[in-house]
Amino acid sequence: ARGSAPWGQGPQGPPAERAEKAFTELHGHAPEGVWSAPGRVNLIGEHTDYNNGYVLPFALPHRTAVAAQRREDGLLTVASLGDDGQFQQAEPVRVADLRPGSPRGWAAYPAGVAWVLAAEGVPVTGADLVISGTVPTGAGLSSSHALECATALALLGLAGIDPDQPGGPGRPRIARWVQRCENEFVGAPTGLLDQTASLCCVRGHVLFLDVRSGESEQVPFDAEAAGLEVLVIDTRAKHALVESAYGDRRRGCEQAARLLGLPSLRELEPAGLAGALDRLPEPLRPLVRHVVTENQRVLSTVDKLRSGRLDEIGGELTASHASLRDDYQVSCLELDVAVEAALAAGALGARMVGGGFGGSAIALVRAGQRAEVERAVTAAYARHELTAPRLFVAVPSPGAGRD
Ligand code: GAF
Repeated sequence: ARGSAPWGQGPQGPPAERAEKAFTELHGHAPEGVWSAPGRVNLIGEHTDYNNGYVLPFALPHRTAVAAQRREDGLLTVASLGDDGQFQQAEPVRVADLRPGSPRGWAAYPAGVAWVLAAEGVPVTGADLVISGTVPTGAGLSSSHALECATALALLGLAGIDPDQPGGPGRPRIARWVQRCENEFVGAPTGLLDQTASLCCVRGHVLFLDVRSGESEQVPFDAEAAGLEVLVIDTRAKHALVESAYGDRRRGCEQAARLLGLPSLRELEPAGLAGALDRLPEPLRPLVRHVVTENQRVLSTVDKLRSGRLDEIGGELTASHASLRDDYQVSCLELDVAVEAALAAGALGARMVGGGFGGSAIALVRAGQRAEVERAVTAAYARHELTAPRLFVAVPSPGAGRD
């Protein structure tokens, strides 16, 4: 693996150690504790979460750590340690004064979490937070959710609340709080995929989540034992469309469900798809077709994984990409070039992950073929005169917790 550091270690070691050291340097004493949370890739089930559908993510080895100390004066101070060893410090804010929309930028994530926890009745008496992470930013790998989830566990921990103890809030509920932070404070209309992955994934498994029921299952995913690897291709592209197009797609799906008289597109069974499409205006049809077929691809992938047929899921991944490109129309040149080059070089399957219009793709490859796939993707980027992609192998890693 090259490019971003594997196994969640930055150039100066694991993020939890860096955050603790940086906290001590900045505040002159050790923090009360350090909490960290991972980024994610989604094996399959894209743009299904806000349609009450199925998703199948796993946690990356890359993590964001938050070293934290409780304050009693109601103030929240946040500093972030960059790769260059420099601190970025946000303007201190009073938790009681936090309002959606302010602060903006990176500080909105920890501030928004403090805001939502306080609103949900968690005693947030103030805190000093120091952040250090290895989740690549702007790569569609959920670095913002890693920061939000680590902050949520840190602030809960400072309030003496263990999410996993009987009577504790539980991780699915914390995921809802983080979603509220994103939707209401940060102003991004995202679903439940990313924060649930960061909070609930466990090592060696993909998380099969049914967003409608909230039920989940940890499905074993041992690519290595099957002689396979999941190669992550960070396209390093981020197109201006990302935010507006996400909201447009989401509204389109909600409108289609309304026109069909359904609570959500989840209630549309595959057998009723053709008839439903006939009743919808032309522009909404491909959106609906993607969501219904994508849910089926998740179910089929889970079936194969449950019976140990990991080498048979490639077709589902590639079909997912085609559907996201042609029906949902959220792909872009960089993602398509990565997927096509990987497949041409022998990948068993490949697809874009996350919201689209940049970010990352994944390719399922035989371990022995990885070097060839990497070479082919890099060469295809050079041919298209695109910025060279960053490549790394991802294994399902532990979810958020106290370090
Ligand atoms: C982004 C969102 F944050 C998720 O909620 C999800 O909708 C995803 O795009 C698409 O599957 O990552």
